[in-house]
Amino acid sequence: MTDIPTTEKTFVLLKPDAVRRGISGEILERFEKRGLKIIAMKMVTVGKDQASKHYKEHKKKPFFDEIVGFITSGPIVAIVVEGKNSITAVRKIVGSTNPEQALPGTIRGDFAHTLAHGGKNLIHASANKEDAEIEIDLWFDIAEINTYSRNDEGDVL
Ligand code: FUP
Repeated sequence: MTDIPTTEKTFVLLKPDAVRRGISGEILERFEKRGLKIIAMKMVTVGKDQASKHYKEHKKKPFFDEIVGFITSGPIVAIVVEGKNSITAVRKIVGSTNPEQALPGTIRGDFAHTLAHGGKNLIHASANKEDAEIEIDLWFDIAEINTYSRNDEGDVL
């Protein structure tokens, strides 16, 4: 018997390189076609304060200033994705942090090449349930999260 997967929300952020390269739609399509549901989405340009909160676990890392500088360098797209085991599913679709290690077929493995120039790996996705809750709360007001059914939702999936 396999475990019954639980429906979860996770946070995804399309970084400025994804927006500037004009591949936001192509990236979103991968989640949508997989059967995951977009329940919140907005394009925003954020300052260092918001970016530092998002990357607070990396505050002491040598690349902290670089990644904060990068995600404040242009608009990003903040998204909440909902679905069965969505946290793990989204991380698998995204691929390894370093695009050089990311497998073909993943977003980073197909569209990114290296981390060498300031953490440009296109996308962020929450690592676990605790981070997902913190990040959704950091980026969205409760009123911005939507509820609806996709046409393909139901018992037979
Ligand atoms: P991920 O969970 O895959 O988004 O990756 P991390 O939270 O570990 O890292 C956050 C960002 O820091 C990455 F997207 C890219 C950047 N980074 C570097 O630039 N160098 C590193 O060695 C590790 C991460």
